[in-house]
Amino acid sequence: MVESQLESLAQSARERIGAAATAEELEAVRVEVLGRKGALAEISKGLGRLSPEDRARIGKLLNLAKNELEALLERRKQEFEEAALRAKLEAEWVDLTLPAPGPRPGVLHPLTQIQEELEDLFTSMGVVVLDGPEVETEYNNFDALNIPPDHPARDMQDTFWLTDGNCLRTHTSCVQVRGMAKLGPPLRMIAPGRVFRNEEVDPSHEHTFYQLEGMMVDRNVSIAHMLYFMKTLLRHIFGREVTVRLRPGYFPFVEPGFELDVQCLICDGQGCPVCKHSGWVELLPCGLVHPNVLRMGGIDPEEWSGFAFGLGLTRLVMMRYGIDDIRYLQSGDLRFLRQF
Ligand code: FA5
Repeated sequence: MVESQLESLAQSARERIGAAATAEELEAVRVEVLGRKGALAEISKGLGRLSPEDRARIGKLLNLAKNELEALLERRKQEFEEAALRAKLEAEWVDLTLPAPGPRPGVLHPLTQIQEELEDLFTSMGVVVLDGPEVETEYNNFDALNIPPDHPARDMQDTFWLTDGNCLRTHTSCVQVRGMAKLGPPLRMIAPGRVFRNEEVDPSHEHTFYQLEGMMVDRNVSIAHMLYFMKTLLRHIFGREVTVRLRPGYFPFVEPGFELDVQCLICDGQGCPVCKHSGWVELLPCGLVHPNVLRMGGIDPEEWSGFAFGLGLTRLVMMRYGIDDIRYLQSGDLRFLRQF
């Protein structure tokens, strides 16, 4: 009687263990059958009421059943654990043989790249690269360039004045003054650098931008020399002939003075916000150095003559790369900068 009860209990437990679909179902079977208050424990409690021979026999059968079911449960449990591990590995699979994304090296700012290119080009032509301070004296920024205090040309460039009477240089032309004092005639120099103007910012105007000054002083320097320099510069930067126009321009430190404009490369001369819908961008004002400037620089204008130009370096970068808003250049936006 007890034997058949035990056998049918064991049989049903075997079937349930085999059919369990999850580790939880398996655990439920274990508690019900093998747990402290489970079915086998119930039968074992009744052993005391049996004769010694039956007790020994049934006790043995109980142990056999318990061992068998425990082994079955353990095997199924392992199967569930292995399946769970396989599923996890499948989900979190990583191909260690794939090449890792390489390190992302930084790049030089496009302004720096073009500045360095131009420095290389001009030094190969025997030109000296000069540097000057961004805080400049009023004398170097204006007076020595033939712009005395009451001269209306002072209003051409809105100036950031400092409380000590100095200013943030409004152009790189002040390095002409330093160059004449340092090098004396004959001289060939360029001076790239940052300049500042108290201006409204728009797609083609920044308050802080870059220029590259050029100056050559020698005997019999003419406009032909100047044009050669500037054409060489533009051909080098654009790698092709670009359409330019030369028109008269007024700057107190040159006579005659010119504006060299390039046809807008953003819109191919059709008109856009960068060229203010004119089709042309002011890029390279220039002229023959005014005798007063040479004289104030300690150079005799009867013996020496020269040309000078003030390239808008930031605008040149815009034209070369087709950048349609000057403000990107100093935005610090890495998405923009990574393109160069
Ligand atoms: C000057 O600054 C003169 N010193 C240039 C010069 C040098 C003339 C030597 C003759 C001989 P201008 O203010 O036009 O000139 O500026 C020169 C160039 O700087 C412009 O053609 C333009 O390309 C650029 N530029 C001027 N203002 C801005 C601005 N706010 N933002 C960006 N670029 C500017």
